[in-house]
Amino acid sequence: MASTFFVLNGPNLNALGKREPGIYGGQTLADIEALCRAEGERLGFAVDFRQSNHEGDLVDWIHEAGDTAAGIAINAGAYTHTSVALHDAIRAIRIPVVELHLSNVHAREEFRHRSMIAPAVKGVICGFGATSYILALNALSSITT
Ligand code: DHK
Repeated sequence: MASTFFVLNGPNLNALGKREPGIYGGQTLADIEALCRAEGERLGFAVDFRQSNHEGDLVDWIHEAGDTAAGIAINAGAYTHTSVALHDAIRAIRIPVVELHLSNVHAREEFRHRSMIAPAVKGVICGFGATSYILALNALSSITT
């Protein structure tokens, strides 16, 4: 039985800490990775934490996780709102996927209200800053153990 959760991050999330901190918070992606690793350890799962600005990398990693991991927490960044490819990749695997966002996308611009991946995932968490990642890992843990 796989014991790893993939935590996948999409475009511009490598700029966390300096990118619109009023919206995305002051923590860097490395800070969030450290939080995820600690929470994974507490829950009894390894965390494989990745970021890419390229849609195809995310597609490849979703397929890889489908073969090797117990679940995926994904902040797809702006691809959330545009990517049929990510929707299809999630539909192509059998492990649970939780969509997450740092910000409350529903309280922001209208183009962020629609998620292309939401219909393909198990559930969605948004609006809690870095804690959204912790909540997503806990959601995965509760549905896989
Ligand atoms: C991150 C992004 O980069 C945006 O494109 C999304 C999401 C929201 C977040 O809140 O984590 O619209």
